[in-house]
Amino acid sequence: MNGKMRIVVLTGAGISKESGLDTFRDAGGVWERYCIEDVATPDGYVRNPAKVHKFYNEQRLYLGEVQPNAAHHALARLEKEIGDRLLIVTQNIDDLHERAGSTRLIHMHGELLKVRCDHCERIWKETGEISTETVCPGCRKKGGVRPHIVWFGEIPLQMDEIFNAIDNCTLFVAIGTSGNVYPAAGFVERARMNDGTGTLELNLEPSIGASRFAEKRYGPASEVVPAWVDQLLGTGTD
Ligand code: BJW
Repeated sequence: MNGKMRIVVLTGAGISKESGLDTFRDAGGVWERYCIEDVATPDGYVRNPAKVHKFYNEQRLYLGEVQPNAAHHALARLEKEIGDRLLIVTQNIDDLHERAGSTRLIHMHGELLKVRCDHCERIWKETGEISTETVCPGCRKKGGVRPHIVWFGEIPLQMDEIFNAIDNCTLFVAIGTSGNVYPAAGFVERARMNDGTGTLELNLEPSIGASRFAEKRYGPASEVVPAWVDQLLGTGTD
């Protein structure tokens, strides 16, 4: 691997599918069971906060029952080898990248295991349930504690850092994302504006943005991601 390579990896729900977490838009996915407007928009939260809390409380409790898979572990191994020349930008709210050992990681759509107070903006780690009765440990007010998650119409987190990394990368890789949700779906176009930056899609099947990628490999993330990392590091068997 070229010593000057700087890689940005964007991950989506597909990388966690084989760990037992549902994707959003596949058959049987989250949006077949729940209405987006009800559970993933600020308006839905204002209309029925109890419903939104139940949706995320259940996911938060279930997260403890799943484990990172070979794809998460392969990306952690890549970071061990190339350190700060890798940045993972995940759209996922699960903590499977961290549990696999990744540290160079941005959760652009927030984190299931964090909550925040709308009154004082304090953010803290939470592994249990929250409700409209939860009291903020900072300002002591109740009624303002919500999941630290980016809903539709809200601005994703750490965008300046993400754009800076994309503008300076030599390889942009998207793993397990359908390319439906912006701004993440537009990252590949931004990466292509750099001279000589490669683009690679690793997914179960071609995403709606597949034609924007110069290279593509299709199959389950637990297979295609370790194979790509092996090839990059020269640790494969072939
Ligand atoms: C496998 C696999 C296996 C399966 N192995 N692969 C009109 C046009 C353009 C944009 C807009 C528009 N109207 C509104 C917008 C903006 C809007 C948007 O994009 N809407 C579109 C739906 C049209 N976006 C926003 O509002 C965002 N904010 C924003 O734009 O702010 C403005 C701004 C931006 C930048 C700077 C300044 C200002 C916020 C988006 C928030 C998204 N939130 C959610 C919910 C979080 C809560 C939760 O997680 O429960 O985030 S939506 C949901 O979708 C979730 C995901 O992170 C996100 C992306 O989904 P993902 O990961 O791609 O999953 P799937 O299911 O779609 O795809 C899975 C893929 O995996 C598939 O391809 C499978 O084939 C594959 N797969 N098994 C490998 N085993």
